[in-house]
Amino acid sequence: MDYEILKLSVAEGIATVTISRPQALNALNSRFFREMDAMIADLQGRDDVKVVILTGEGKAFVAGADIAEMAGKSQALAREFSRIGQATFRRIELLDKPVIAAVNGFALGGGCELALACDFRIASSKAKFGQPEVSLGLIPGYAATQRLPRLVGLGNALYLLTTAEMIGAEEALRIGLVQKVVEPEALLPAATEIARTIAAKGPLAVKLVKRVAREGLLMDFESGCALEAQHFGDPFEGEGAEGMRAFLEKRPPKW
Ligand code: CO8
Repeated sequence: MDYEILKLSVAEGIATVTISRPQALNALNSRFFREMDAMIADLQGRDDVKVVILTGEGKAFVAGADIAEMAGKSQALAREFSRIGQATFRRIELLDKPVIAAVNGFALGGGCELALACDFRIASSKAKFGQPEVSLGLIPGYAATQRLPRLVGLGNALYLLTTAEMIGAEEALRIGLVQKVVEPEALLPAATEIARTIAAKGPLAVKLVKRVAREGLLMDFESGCALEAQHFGDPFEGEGAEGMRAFLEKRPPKW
């Protein structure tokens, strides 16, 4: 696919995907979802990509779904658009590689939901988070009602969802919405450093911890533990054997 909105650069096993429609604060339109689906499929198939960083160009990460495109839709079409967007964001969770959101600025509405679908979030001190849908007389449509309570607890989630308050990076850190806050110019270097750390670990192990943690969260505790025990065995005759041997021989592992 010819990408118009997404820019991709790959180096040292790390793919950086930049959402680039700064004139509309990277608002998510239909083309974005087509490109994102294609990008996820591309990244899934690339052996040279171990970790993905998702960021935005300009002063926004993403300022929400494209309100100009949403306005005037029928109820049926709105439901359809919600389902399409939810499916795309779910594909981020199902991608076999960790996806880090490097939140450079506004992450509002669908933009906050996009960050929520990533595996964790690093924020610029200038980032702003919020779910302003109720200000528009709407509710979220890309699963913030589901992911936000799971991530920050019901009270914090309902506070954000009902007040539409925009919070800064430090408050987002306090409630666990982001994992780290850095100065704006340090955002991509910090995200890249974290990605590099992950890329140096056992590749099958990284893939498995993401899958087991994510799938386990959707199961009861016993089923999640059973899934963990099942996958615990997977690396033992391959990279896990090498990792443990390397530790005992006091040398770096060769994956
Ligand atoms: N959609 C479309 N265009 C947008 C959006 C958006 N979400 N956000 C900003 N823009 C456009 C502006 O219209 C403006 O365009 P123009 O220059 O042509 O007038 C340009 O981007 C720059 O924006 P501003 O001039 O407003 O920039 P400011 O720095 O003054 O303000 C804000 C920045 C505070 C971020 C402001 O732009 C804003 O409030 N934006 C809207 C935020 C919002 O409400 N987002 C939530 C949208 S609803 C949503 O995401 C629901 C998701 C689920 C959908 C499910 C099915 C479809």
